[in-house]
Amino acid sequence: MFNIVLFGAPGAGKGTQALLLAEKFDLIHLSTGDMLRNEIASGSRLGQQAQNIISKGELVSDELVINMIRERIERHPDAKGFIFDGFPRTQAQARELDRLLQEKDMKVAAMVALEVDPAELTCRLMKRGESSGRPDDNSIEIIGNRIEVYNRKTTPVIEYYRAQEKYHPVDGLGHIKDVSQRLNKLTESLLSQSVAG
Ligand code: B4P
Repeated sequence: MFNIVLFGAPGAGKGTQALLLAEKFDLIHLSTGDMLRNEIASGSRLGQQAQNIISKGELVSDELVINMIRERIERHPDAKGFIFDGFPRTQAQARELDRLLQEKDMKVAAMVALEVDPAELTCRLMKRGESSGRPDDNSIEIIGNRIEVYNRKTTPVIEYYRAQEKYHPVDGLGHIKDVSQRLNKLTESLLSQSVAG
């Protein structure tokens, strides 16, 4: 079992790269952002609760995303491993993920963090906003708030994994293909260490 956390600011390329990694390494891709958008699209009660929060660029509650993740992990008992995309986003979520995995005799092998400067993040999200129809992508104020929330609530997650010696920063700038090659190289090395260990 090989589990990685793909970390990064909004627009860092997590969703883009997680799909490529999941396919290459045969891992199950779990994106809390996608799960929440599906809930919103289905009109569920949970989706209605999340919609207002997401459209302001805030984080939904830890409890809500942890329950979604637990349920998705349990759906795939035979998985070779998981890529957690956009989760954990707070230290409380990181602690809960460790606890949840421990219960199932699993663990996070590594946290891979895509590093992209704020100007590029804003530029990518504004560009996506032209076509995505995502309410959290279509205003500079909301994007600014998402980056501010990331700096305040999510960056402490780096310290959590650094303390466990699992933090691996990767340059997220450049073409999608180039970033993907960097990630593949790192993941291959992490995978061989995890098999050896
Ligand atoms: P997410 O879906 O995780 O949204 P995101 O941060 O925008 O990242 P995403 O993965 O979509 O974008 P990517 O960087 O790939 O979350 C949305 C919202 O849901 C959050 O704001 C929050 O409210 C809520 N939420 C989700 N998880 C939560 C949690 N755990 N706890 C609480 N709340 C939670 O791509 C961005 C754009 O850049 C794309 O258009 C892409 O094509 C482009 N791009 C990617 N790589 C590029 C590259 N190398 N060069 C140029 N462009 C690139």
